[in-house]
Amino acid sequence: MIDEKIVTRAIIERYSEKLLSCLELDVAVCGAGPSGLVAAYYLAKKGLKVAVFERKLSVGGGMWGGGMMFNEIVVQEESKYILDELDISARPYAEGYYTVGAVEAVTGACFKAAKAGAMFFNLISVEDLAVRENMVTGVVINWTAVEMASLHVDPLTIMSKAVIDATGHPLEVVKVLERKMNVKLNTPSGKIEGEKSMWAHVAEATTLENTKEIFPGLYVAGMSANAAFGSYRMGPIFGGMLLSGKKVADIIVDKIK
Ligand code: 48F
Repeated sequence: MIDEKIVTRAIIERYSEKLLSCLELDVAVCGAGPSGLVAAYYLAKKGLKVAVFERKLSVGGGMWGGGMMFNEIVVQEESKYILDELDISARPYAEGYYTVGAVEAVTGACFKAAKAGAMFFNLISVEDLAVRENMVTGVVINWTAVEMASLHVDPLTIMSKAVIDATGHPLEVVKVLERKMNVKLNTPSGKIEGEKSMWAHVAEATTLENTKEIFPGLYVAGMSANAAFGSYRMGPIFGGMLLSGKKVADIIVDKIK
């Protein structure tokens, strides 16, 4: 006989345990798109305590829909080794180009990150940062449903040695820091440079170059990196996103381990 009380208690207890175990993190990943998922995988694999906060019900960000809802993505040779490590199948298309089923790409990356030990909190939005002196020290989170309903409910704070803005085009986390704290970012102008239009070749290279610490304790990865540093968008080619996730993980591991 199924006892509904047990089902309810199990869910509440296990979720609470999970959240309580994440009050102090090594890395808070904001956004579960391709760059956030890959970062979470490599960070967790190195034994760091990582949690991913994702606004939506589903992880995967802009990967599910491929290009214009044709649910295939394109990945170039340089990043193929990451797909191999994640056990995601890639089909050769033209020399140096592979295609990957978008659904397999999302689910594969998420499965591996979770198995490596990353904690996932979907339906939670990062709405602000904890800042001490000149340093980001954590994220301020709230239920997405609270945000959607514009309810007047205060958020909670999660402390973290490093925070990654992997929120994609909107660059939400860096934007809130700039808006509220009037700080000088590690960009040429000290401000957000803003995203440019489509130029995949340049954008893919600069995504990687722009993946870095943008303010003490705060890192940008994926499309956020280009939005912060004033580079181009690239559309449904995802190699740069994967490589950026790996790069930000390597930088953070070197810094805090
Ligand atoms: O946009 P997204 O997929 O970011 P990404 O990893 O990859 C970009 C590509 O999908 C594509 C592209 C390159 O080919 O240009 O756009 O840089 O995923 C970002 C995730 O962050 C979530 C959002 O719901 C999405 O799943 N997100 C955005 N803002 C917040 C957030 C927030 N404030 N708190 C939590 N999650």
